[in-house]
Amino acid sequence: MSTAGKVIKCKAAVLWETKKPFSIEDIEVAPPKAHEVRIKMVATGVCRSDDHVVAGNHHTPLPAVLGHEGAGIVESVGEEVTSVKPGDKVIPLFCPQCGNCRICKHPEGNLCVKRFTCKGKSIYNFMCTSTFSQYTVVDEMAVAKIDGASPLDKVCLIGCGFSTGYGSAVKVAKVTPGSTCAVFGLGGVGLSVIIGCKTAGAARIIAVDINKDKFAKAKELGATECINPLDYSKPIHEVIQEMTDGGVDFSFEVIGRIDTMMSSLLSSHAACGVSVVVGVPPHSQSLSVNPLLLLLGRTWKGAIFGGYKSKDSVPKLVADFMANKFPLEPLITHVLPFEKINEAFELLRSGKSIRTVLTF
Ligand code: CND
Ligand code: ZN
Ligand code: ZN
Repeated sequence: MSTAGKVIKCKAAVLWETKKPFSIEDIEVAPPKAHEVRIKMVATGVCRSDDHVVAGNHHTPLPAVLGHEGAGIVESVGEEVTSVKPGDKVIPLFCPQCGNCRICKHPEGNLCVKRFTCKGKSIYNFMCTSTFSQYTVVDEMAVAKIDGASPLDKVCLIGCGFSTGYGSAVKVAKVTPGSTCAVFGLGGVGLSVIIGCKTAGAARIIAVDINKDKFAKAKELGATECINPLDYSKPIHEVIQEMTDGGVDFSFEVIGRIDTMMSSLLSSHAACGVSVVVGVPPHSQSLSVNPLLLLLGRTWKGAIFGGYKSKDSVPKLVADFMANKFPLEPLITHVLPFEKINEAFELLRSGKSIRTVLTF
C-alpha cells in the first residue's frame, strides 16, 4: 500500500524541554510539498551537537525532533524534485547546498545562506534534518543521493561526525605530509580528524583528552602520542610546545569549550601554525584574544561540516568509504534500537561511547 501523498503516522523522539529525556511519541508527518523529500529513516548517529540542545547550551525552539546524522530511503517526493526519487538511498544534509546563493557559488564556502530560513521561519541548521524520527521531510537542497549498495547503518556517520572531522583536517586545515598535528577531544568527530590527519600524511598526531579510555582507539586510528591534561601541572599548550619545538603545524579543537579553544590556538606554532575550531561553543560565550597571537603568522579558522559543500561531497565520501579509503566501523561502538535513544545519550555523556547508531 503506497503512502505517497498521505499523512504518515509514525514514532519520533520528541524533546519537549531542555535537560529532560526524549519521549517517543506518535507524530504525523505531512506529505512533501514542492521541492521537498520525505525520507524513511534507517539509521541515525547521536552527535554531541544534539546533546548541546538537550543540555541547554544551544538554543532552538522546542518541542522539536532533533538528530542530524542519519541515512534513509526516499519514500516520496514533492513536485519539481529532480535530484532524488522514491527508493533512493539518501543522507539528509544539516548544512544544505542550494547551489545558487553567494556562498554556494563561492569556491570554498559551504554555509549556504539559504539554510537560515525555512518556510519564512528562522531555524537552526540541524532542524533541516530531524533524523530522530521514523519519517522526516527535508528540502531537496538538504538531501544527497548516495550509492544504492551502501550500508546505511554505517554511512549515516557521513551525515555529520565523520565528514566534519575528516574535512576539518584534509579540506579546512589542509594538513600537509610530514606535518605535526594536535587534536583536542577524541569523540566521534575528533577521531575523524585523526583519520584525516593520517590520510593527509601527518608525521605526528598528538591526541589530547581528559578521558584516557579514549586513547586506545585514537592510537588505532593514527594518533602517535596521547596526552591527558590532568596528568600535568602546567598548561597543556606549554607541554605541546615543548614536545614540538614551539608548537604544532595544525591544531584542532573538537570539544566545544572556550578554554580548550584557547589551548588549541596556543598549541599551534606562533609563526606558521593553523588552528581550526570544530567544536560548537556554548551560546553567548566569547573569547578575548591578544592580536599578537595572530600577528606573528598564525592562522585561526573554523568550519562546519568539514568545509564540504554537502550535496556535492556526501555522495563522493560515501563512494570513498565503499572503496575502503577510510573506515567508519571503529567509530561505531554501540548499535541500539531507536526506542533506546535516551540510553544512547547516557552512553555519550558518560564517555563510554564514541558513536551510537540507532536503527529503526
Ligand atoms: P564527544 O562528546 O563524543 O567528544 C568530545 C571529547 O572531548 C570527549 O572524548 C571528552 O572526553 C573530551 N573532552 C571534554 N572536555 C575536555 C577537556 N576539557 N579537555 C580535553 N578533552 C575534553 O563529541 P563529538 O565528537 O560528537 O563532538 C565534538 C564537538 O564537535 C562538539 O562540540 C560538537 O557539538 C561539535 C560538532 C561540530 C560540527 C561542525 O560542523 N563544526 C558538527 N558536529 C559536531
Ligand atoms: Zn554533529
Ligand atoms: Zn546556497
